[in-house]
Amino acid sequence: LDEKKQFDINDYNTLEDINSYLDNQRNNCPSGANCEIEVIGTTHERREIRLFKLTKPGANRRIYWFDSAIHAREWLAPATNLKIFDTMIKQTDADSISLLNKYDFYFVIILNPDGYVYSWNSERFWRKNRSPNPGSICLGTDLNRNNDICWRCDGTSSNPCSDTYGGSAAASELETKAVADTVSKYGSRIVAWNTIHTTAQMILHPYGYTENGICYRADDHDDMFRVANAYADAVENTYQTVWTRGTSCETIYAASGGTDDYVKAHGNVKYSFTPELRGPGFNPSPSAIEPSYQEMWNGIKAMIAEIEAI
Ligand code: ING
Ligand code: ZN
Repeated sequence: LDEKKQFDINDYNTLEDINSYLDNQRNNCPSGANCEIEVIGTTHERREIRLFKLTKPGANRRIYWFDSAIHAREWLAPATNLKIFDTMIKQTDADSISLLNKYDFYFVIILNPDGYVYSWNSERFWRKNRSPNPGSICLGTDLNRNNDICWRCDGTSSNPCSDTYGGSAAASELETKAVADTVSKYGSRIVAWNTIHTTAQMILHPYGYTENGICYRADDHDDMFRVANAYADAVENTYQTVWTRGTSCETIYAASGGTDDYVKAHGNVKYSFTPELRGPGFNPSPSAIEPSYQEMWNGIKAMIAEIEAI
């Protein structure tokens, strides 16, 4: 990265700058750790989907997963995720040191790079990816409706011009396939998956869909809800804010084909969360990045501690 560009982690950053930052951090890997960037997929516009794996040697080490920017316009999500990544890679506080001694940490800062670039260059509030829809002038699929789990059951549009268009088929999109391939590769080692969105101040967990008109609950719903409560309480206690918690169907709205549901149902991952970060709206001032990081870092530590206690 060009020194003159002055990458600022407390500001929003372009895809190009985020990628350069990740490249540089690979060269600042903590001693005794390994830092590797795995390309888990390539988008319609030929951009890489990059997974940064921060690991230590050891057999079958368990993984905590953090992705963001499945929805292009939710810029606070990748900005917050990048600071969590930065804390883990810098290894300057006791908590990050003990966490990396125990677990590997996987980060996809930008899961929808085509949409993210479009939200910078053309349409700030673009949500979907940018793949064409044959027979329509409208582009893009909602990647949080496209997964092969109760596809198009609830809260999904079949209109390609809609922001919640579910795609032409389950897992029709390259980004969705990248997630499915990655969870089939690593899912058995992933303790908890966090797919980070904004802006409702919630810790959501599966499921998002209904069965016979009733919000469907997992057999181990109580375990997920218990961890979601510890997670949300720690976030709340940071700045005395209010965060709701529960299944997405019961807490925000019924919506199917979501990433957290897929990872739970088909990815062998017990704890699957969709944190909905603070706002206001999709364009909070960069001054929201630091408090968002502080509250989420507390939440993540509490989430891990609660999982360890179960
Ligand atoms: N919210 C999520 C959305 O995709 C959600 C809420 C989470 C739905 C998990 C289904 C499953 O609509 C935002 N802000 O995108
Ligand atoms: Zn979202």
